[in-house]
Amino acid sequence: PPVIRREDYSPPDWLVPDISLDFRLGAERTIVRATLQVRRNGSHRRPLLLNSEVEAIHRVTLNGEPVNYWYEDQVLRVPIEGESATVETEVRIAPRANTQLMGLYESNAMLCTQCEAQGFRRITPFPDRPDVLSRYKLRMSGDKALYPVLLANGDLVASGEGEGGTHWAEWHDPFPKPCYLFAMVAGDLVANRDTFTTMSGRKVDLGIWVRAGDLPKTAHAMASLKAAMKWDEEVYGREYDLDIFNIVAVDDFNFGAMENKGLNIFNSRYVLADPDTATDADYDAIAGVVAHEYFHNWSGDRVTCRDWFQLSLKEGFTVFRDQSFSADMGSHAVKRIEDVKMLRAAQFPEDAGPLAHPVRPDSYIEISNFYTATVYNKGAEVIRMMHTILGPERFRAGTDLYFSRHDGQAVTCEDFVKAMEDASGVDLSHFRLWYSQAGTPRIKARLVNRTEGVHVALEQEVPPTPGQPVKQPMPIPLRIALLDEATGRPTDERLIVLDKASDEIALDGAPARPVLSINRDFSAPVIVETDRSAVDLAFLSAHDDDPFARYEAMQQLMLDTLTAAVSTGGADHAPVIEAVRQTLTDANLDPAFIAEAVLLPSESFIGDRMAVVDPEAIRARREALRADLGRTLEPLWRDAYRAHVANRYAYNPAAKGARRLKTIALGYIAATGAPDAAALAKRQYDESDNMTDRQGALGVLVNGYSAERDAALQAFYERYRTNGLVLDKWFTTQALSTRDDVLDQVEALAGHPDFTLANPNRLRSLVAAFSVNQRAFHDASGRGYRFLADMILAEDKLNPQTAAKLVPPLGRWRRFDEGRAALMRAELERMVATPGLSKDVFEQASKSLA
Ligand code: DPP
Ligand code: ZN
Repeated sequence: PPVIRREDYSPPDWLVPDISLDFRLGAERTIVRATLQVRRNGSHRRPLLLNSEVEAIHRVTLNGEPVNYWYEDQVLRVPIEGESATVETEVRIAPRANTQLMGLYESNAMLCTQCEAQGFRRITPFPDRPDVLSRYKLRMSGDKALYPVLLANGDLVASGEGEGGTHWAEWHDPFPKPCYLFAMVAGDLVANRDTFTTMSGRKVDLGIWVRAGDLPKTAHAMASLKAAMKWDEEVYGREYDLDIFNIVAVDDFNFGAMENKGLNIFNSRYVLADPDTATDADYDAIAGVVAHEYFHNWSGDRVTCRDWFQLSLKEGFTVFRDQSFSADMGSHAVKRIEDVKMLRAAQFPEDAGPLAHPVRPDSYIEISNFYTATVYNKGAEVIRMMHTILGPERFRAGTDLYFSRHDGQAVTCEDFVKAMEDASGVDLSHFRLWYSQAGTPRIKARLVNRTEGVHVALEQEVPPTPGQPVKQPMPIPLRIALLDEATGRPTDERLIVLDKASDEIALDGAPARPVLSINRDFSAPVIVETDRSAVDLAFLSAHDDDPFARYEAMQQLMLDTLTAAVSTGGADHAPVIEAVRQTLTDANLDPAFIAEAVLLPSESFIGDRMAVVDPEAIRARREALRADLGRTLEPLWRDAYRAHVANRYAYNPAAKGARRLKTIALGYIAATGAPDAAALAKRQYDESDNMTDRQGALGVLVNGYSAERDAALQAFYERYRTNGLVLDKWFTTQALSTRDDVLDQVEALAGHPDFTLANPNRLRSLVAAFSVNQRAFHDASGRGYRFLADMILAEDKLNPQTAAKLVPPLGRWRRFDEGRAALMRAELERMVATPGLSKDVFEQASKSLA
C-alpha cells in the first residue's frame, strides 16, 4: 500500500465553498445526492478528483449535464473546463452492512456517522482532506416511526411530513468546515435538554440524546458540558458560536467521541453514568471527554488542521485543555499523577518501540493508526511545556493570537508555535524539535559540590527511533528545588531549560544538606535518572512540597526496590514499608493522594525499566512486596479501611478519594492472605451502594480462589447482563486477574455468548485489557500471543481500524527474551502473510517486525 508523506503536501486543486446534501435514509440502502459548488484553486488544468468509497455511483453531472467521469482506485475524476462548476452526484450506501463504523452506519437501529479521518468518502464523493472547507446544507428524509429524531450540524431550518409515513428535516451549518466534521443522526432518541447563556448573553440550547431508558444517566454529562462551556470562556476567552449544541450517545463506536460541529457523537461509555453503573473513574472520564470534544469547537473546528500530519495541532492542544479543566474541577496533584501514569503506560512504550513516531509524523500508510498516545498525550505535554516556559499570561496571549489569526483556516503545528512566539517574544526555534524528534529523552541528574557552591550536573540523551538514528539535544524545561535534609524545608523552585547534551547549573542559596527535587510537576515528558539513595527518596516522599515530586520519589523508591529484587532475587523492603507507613499516617494528606502514593508501580512499568522484561519474576517480586507491605502495615490498612467503609455514596472529591483509598487498603489486606479478606471484600460487594465500591471489591476477589469470588462474579453478571457498559467491566475485571489460570478464563470468555467482535467496547473490554496483563499475556507458551493475533485477524474482517489498535503489544518483542521474542514475531509474521489483510493491520504489523 502507498505511503503518504508530509513533505509531499500541496494545496487542493479544487475548492468546494458550498455543498448541499440530500439523504433518503434506509438502513439497508440510503440514497445520497450531493451538489458541490467547486472552484479551481490556482492555475492548472487538472481535473476534479473526488474520493469515493460508496456502494454504487448512480449518476454524475456537471453543470446539469451528464459528464464523462472516470472512476479508478477509489477516486472519481471529473474533467472541468471552466474556473467553477456545479457537480452533482447520486450514490447508494448501505449503513447496515457497514461494520467498519466509518461513514454512515447503523447502531441499535439508529443511523449515525463517523467521518474523522476519512469516513466522509464512504458517504458521498468528495475531496476528502481537511483543508477543503465548505458550508453545508443538508436535507434528510426517512421513516418517521424508525427515525423520529433527525439531527445534523448547525441549525435546524425546516422540517415536515413526507409521503408514506416519512418525515424530513433541513439543517444548515453557517460555519465552513472540513468534511471530517460532518455529522448526522437519525433515530428513536430522547433528549436531556438544558440551556447555557454565553458570556455575551446568547442563549444556547443544549441536548444530550440517548435511548429513552438512559435519560436518567445523562445528568453528569450535562453538568460537565455546562462547566466546560463556562471554563473555556474564563480560561481561554472562547465562546460557543451556534444556537444549538447536541451530543448523541452511540453504543458502537470506534473512538471515544467525535467533535463534529454542533453535533458531537459519543461512545455511550463517555455519556451515561449513574452511581449504580458507573465508577468514579467513569465519571471523571465523562467530564474529561465531554470537555475535550466541546473544546474542539475552537481548537479543531474553528481552527482546523491543514493535513493529517498536523493532527496534534488539535489533539495535543485539546488534551492539554481538557487536562487543565479536569485539574481545575478536582485535585491538580491527583490529576497530574493520573495523566503521567497514562503517559507512561501508553506513550513511553510506544516511543521506545518500532511504532515510535514524532508528535508530528512524517509519513503514514493509514492515518487511523496515528490517533496515538504520542499525538494526543505527548502532544499535550509539548503544549504544556510551552505553557511552562512562557508562563500563563504569555501563553494565553499566544492562544488568543492563534485563534484570531487563524479563525476559519486549516493550519499547521508550525502556525501554532509561531503564534506563541509572536505573542510572547520568546524564541521557540529550538523547541520545535519536540514536534520532529521521536523518542523519550533520558536525563541524568546529580548534585555536585563546587567551591562556588552546589551545582546540578545534567546530561541528556535521546534514543534512536525508526528513521531517526541520530538525535539533537532537546530543550527540556525542568522545575527544580532543593530540600534541606535537616529541616525538610525547600528552597524556591526554579525553572531551568537544559538545551545541550550536558550542562552544569549553579543552584545558589543551597542548604547545607541538599536533596534534589527535579522535574517537579513532571515539567517535561522525560525519564530522569538520579543518584539519589533510598534514604533521599524516602525523605522526599515524606517532605517534598511538590505533590507530584513527592509521589514520584515514592514510585522511584518502589521501582529501585523492585528492579533490584528482580535482578538479585530479593531486596530490602524496609525503606518502602517505612515510606508507605509515613504516607499512610500523614494526617495532612488527602486520601486521594495517599491512594496513588501507596500503590506499587504496575508490572509493565517495572518491565519498561529493565533491560529484558521477565514477566514471572516481576509478578513474583511485586506480589512479595505487596504481601510484605500488607502484613507489616496490616493494622494501618485495616484502620484506613474502617475509616471509610461506612460512607454513604456522595459524588465529590473527598468521597471519591475515600472510596479509592478504601479499596486499595482492601487490596493490601487481601495481599496478606488474611482469612477474612474474601469475606470482607464480599461484604463490600454486597453492601455497597455504588459501582466504584462494587467493582473495587470484585477486582480484589477476582485475583483469589475463594467461593466469594465465584459468587460475586455470578451476581454481577446476573444483575448487569443487559447493561452493555457494565458487562464490559465484568469482562475486563476477569482479563486483568492475577490468577495463574487467567489465560484459560480469557479464552473461555471469548466464547461467551455475550462476547462479540461487532462492538468495539466489548472487544477491547476483553482483548485489549488482557494484552496489558503482562504476566498472562506474555505466558512463555506463546498462547497469549496466539490469542491476540487470532482476535486481530477475526476483527480485521469487520473493522480494520479497531483491529489495528490491538497490534502494538506484539511489537514489543525486542524487550523480551529470545523465546518470547520469536513467538511474538511469529504471530506478526502470520498476520502479515494473511491474504486480504487490511492496510491498517498491515502497517502496524509490518512496522512492528522491523
Ligand atoms: N477527534 C476525535 C477526538 O476528539 C477523534 N477521536 O479525539
Ligand atoms: Zn480530540
